[in-house]
Amino acid sequence: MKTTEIIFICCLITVYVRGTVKATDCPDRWVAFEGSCYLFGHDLIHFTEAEEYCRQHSATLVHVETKEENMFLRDFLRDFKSADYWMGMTDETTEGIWKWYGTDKNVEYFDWGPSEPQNAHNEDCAVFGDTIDYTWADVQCATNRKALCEMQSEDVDIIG
Ligand SMILES: [Ca+2]
Ligand SMILES: [Ca+2]
Ligand SMILES: [Ca+2]
Repeated sequence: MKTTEIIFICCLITVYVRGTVKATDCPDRWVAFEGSCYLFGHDLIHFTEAEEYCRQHSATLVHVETKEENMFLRDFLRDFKSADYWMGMTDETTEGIWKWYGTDKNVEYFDWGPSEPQNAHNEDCAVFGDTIDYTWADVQCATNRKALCEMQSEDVDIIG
């Protein structure tokens, strides 16, 4: 074998091993997708309790930023879950203007369900809705849903 061939094979092995590390980089019980790890909580809790639950896990309620991320999560919820899951955004400051919770950053991608959001009875938080095929619904923040936490997986920049 020539030296260049050996170096090439070494590189392939290195990429393979590092790729494997990335795929298993999320903690136990977390689900990996494109640089993020997701945790699906079990308890039915208010929005602020759900944010606190995620913070205790070094995460936040999920920020759905792209169509791809949204479809991954909707598919996962359809296949494995049956409940409403909180996402980390609110329009409590200005009605109709959705911001990532605790920041001044506007949310730009949405996937509202039929006739949502309608702000019925002051709905300033949002969920993936179990009864609407996990499209999104605005709901009252002081209602009980499950937490869906997101954090960045650690080696996101190494491979990608
Ligand atoms: Ca995200
Ligand atoms: Ca609202
Ligand atoms: Ca609503």
